[in-house]
Amino acid sequence: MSTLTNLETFLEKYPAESGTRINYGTSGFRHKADKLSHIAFRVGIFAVLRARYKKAIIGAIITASHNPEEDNGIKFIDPMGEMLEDSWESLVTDLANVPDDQVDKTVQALIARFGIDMATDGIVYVGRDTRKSSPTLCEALLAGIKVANGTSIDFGLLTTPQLHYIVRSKNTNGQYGEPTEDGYYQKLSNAFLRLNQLIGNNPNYKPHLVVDGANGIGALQLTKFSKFIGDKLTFEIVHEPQGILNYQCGADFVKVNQREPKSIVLKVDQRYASFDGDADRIIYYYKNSKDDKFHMLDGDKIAVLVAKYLKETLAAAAFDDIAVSIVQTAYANGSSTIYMREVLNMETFCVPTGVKHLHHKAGQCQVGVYFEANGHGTILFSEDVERRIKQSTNPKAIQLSHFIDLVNQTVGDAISDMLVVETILNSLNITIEDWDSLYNDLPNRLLKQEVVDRNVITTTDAERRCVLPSGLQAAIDETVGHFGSKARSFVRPSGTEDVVRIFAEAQSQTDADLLAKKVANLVFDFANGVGQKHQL
Ligand code: 16G
Ligand code: MG
Repeated sequence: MSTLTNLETFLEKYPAESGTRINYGTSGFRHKADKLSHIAFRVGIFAVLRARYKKAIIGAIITASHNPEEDNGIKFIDPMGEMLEDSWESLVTDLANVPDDQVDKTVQALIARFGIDMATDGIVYVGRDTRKSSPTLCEALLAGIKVANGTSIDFGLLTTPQLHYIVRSKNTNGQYGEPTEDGYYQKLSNAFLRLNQLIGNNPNYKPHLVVDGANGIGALQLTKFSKFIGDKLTFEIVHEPQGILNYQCGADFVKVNQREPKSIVLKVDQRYASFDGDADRIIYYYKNSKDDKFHMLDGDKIAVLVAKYLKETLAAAAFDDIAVSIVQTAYANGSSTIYMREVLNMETFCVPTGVKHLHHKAGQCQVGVYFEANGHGTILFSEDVERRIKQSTNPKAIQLSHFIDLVNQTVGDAISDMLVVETILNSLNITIEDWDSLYNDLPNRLLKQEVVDRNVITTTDAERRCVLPSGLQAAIDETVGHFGSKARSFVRPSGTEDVVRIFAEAQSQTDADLLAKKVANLVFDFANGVGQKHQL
């Protein structure tokens, strides 16, 4: 007998689309929203199995982050607020893609394989972004949870990191914080205000920020949060309620186009930040007073600022033995890595693209600062370090202890990262221009190349070297060799789009552009390119 209730009724309501296979990738399931209803329903069933198996609460967030408004997606949150365990990704992909008449059988096989006790609680916390399609998908997800006889708590509109925070807080019995949306604001605002009290208001720091919330959830939640901190940090939140999510705005637009959102007119002496569509990424920018131009401070610049602050503050708190390490991907600007190694004397690690890889590595460090260049990142403190800091009565250690509470250690979080940056700028008494001048970014270029099958490209060494097709890496090396000692280029199949990505970095923008085109043409030649080659 099935352990699912009314399955047939809901399979009729949410029939599988034939033909489109959708994989659970680094960002969960992601597709055009109108193709996702049956996936959301099945994800609901799966989440209950996962919760029962882990004997803990699981989260499911409906969002497609920085992708266009018409897309949507669903992602799981494991009990400690981390991403879904790798080996379960293929299991949920299977369940999501089997024909309707095999759903029951697939679920029963999972129950048997993992010895899941269907009589126990299966609690799933649910949240969603502001996309128009999100409420309908949420309904399908809740139906799946009900069919599996699980319990759902629907938190409604949330940023992705807020749901990560809530799941972890609940599963640790409130030790991490109160497991509610208000608890999140309370925890961050308390930490921010205490730090503000300790640091004071330094003359070079102006507590005002213009924030572009990508016309999405970030703007709504920041508006709520701002009431908790009053005039200690004020915001001008750029948000058009009728505006299209992520359209010509948001962190991804700013990073990819290397320009401000279309709706913002930059003024000198003003700091700006853009969130992405689910507020787990942040990018800063400003108009420089010397050249009157747009300057961007991406995830690498944030990592350097955080690393510098932590190193200095740990030393001042007599914790010289605690090492701060940096985790980056191959996309990190070469100048940032050199600064961290040579100026800050820190160990740096390079891991494959995707938050879970960075998070995992940072979790092995005493203090692990991880950021992707695209603005996703956070700071992880080992249990031992956290305990030592929290036990110390040294005034700097007390500052650090509040700083730990300001960080969302479950995942990159635009609101928390913003508070971290603002606190550090104030503490170091520096302007955004001072921060920007810590090092100069090497010019770089990102291109994509369509090929017949992107998976013919395989890589090693954290994606920095290409293994197959054979001969491609040697050809890239040869080309890079003509662009001077600082030049670098690598290629990798995208995990989210049907293209090969090409990255090039060089001494000048002209060189970076040319190198990227040449390498894209090599990919075209070695991997069966589609369309036209680049004109050089
Ligand atoms: C996903 C990843 C992000 C990565 C990006 C790369 C998560 C939550 N998100 O958005 O970390 O930078 O993919 O995309 O892991 P790509 O494979 O298409 O270049
Ligand atoms: Mg995002």
